[in-house]
Amino acid sequence: MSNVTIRDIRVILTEPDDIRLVIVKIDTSEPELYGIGCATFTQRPSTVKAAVEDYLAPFLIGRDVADIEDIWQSSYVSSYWRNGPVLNNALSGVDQALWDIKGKMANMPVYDLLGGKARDAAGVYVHASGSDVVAIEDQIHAFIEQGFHNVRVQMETPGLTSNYGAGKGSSRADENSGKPAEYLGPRWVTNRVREFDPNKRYAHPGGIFEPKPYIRNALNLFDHVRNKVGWDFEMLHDVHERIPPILGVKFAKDVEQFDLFFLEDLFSPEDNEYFRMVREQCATPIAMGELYNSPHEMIPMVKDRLIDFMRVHISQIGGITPAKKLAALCEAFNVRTAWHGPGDTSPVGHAANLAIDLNVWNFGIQEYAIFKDRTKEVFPGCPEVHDGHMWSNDKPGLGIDLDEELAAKYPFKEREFGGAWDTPRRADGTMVKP
Ligand code: GCO
Ligand code: MG
Repeated sequence: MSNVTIRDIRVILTEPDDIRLVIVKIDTSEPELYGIGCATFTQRPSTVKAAVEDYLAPFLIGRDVADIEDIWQSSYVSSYWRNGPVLNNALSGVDQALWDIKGKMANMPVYDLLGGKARDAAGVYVHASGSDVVAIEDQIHAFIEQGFHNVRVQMETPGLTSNYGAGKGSSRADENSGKPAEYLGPRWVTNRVREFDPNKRYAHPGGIFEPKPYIRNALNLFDHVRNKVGWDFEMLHDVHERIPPILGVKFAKDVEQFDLFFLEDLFSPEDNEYFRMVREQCATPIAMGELYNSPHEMIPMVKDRLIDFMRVHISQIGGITPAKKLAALCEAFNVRTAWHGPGDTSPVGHAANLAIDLNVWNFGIQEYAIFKDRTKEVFPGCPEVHDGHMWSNDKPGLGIDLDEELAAKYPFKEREFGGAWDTPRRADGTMVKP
């Protein structure tokens, strides 16, 4: 018991980097003492705000801030139905803010509350992408010069209009290289690409994605990068659950020769069982989990050693309290952590990732989306990245703040289709998973 109680719980919405972020702020009975937490579910932000303000705030105001475990457990079941992304993000905002407060009260950084540092800093990976192999090769060289050692590579597929993580558009690829795109699939797909106008026939533009050309193009990219940049850096790749499972099994075998640090989201969570086939056939390191929300999805993957890297998005599972337990479960099976850290993990979420990265023994790697300066201004204390690592500022709590006045200068913009994720499609019009 601390005799410090929750006075108010508020949600702050801001998008300094053109990505909608959701932050929860808890004020306490001590006028100067507050905490902040990440509750960012960028595709459905207003639903999280409602979940916090309409349901968690009335449930929690007046509670002792010291009782994080009890607050988490009782909030988790206070909706009876649980484990969805909206309620988990709401819970994460509260949970991280309470860890921040506990750290400030103890005058310790959160990694110290968790048991202290197991390493000096967290190794990060950054993103290289583009429309041709040479542009990607150049980016990798530049990253290596800046001290990075781990780079995720994603490339547009010539002739197609959609690929995860590499922008859109064969048309752009054509313009850039000045050459006709070399499309590696059947002619009828090429014709479809030319005719494709997503706004005419479908709402929610996404472009055309075909698995086999994507796979051939990705293998070609890895081969080029290993030949030109060499083997003295770690290469990563994200499939983003787009290809049919049996092609995924083959892809995992085909990339084994390129010695990836990991291959990510080879299947959808709905297809978790296919990972067994991959395990039986090759030793490509597998990363999975950014789409997991529920322990039911995670536990079998860990206990059966079907993955090597747990990629959970900490706010999607409810914050630091469940994440530290998941990390401990993973440690027992020697599965490493690789917490999701794209641009739609807010800087507060990155600070929470970092606290666990520094503490757990079984840390694998940390994804880092390079923040623009104006985001760092909105979030003073945003973790610093240099020498290929993310470093804590060692301040009490999460070590990060939110400048509310500045945040208010970047309100959410109007978005088409409510800001829905684009819908990629096969050439015949069939929807493809994101
Ligand atoms: C990754 C990702 C993300 C997601 C995004 C969804 O970085 O590994 O897959 O970029 O697509 O977070 O909102
Ligand atoms: Mg991913």
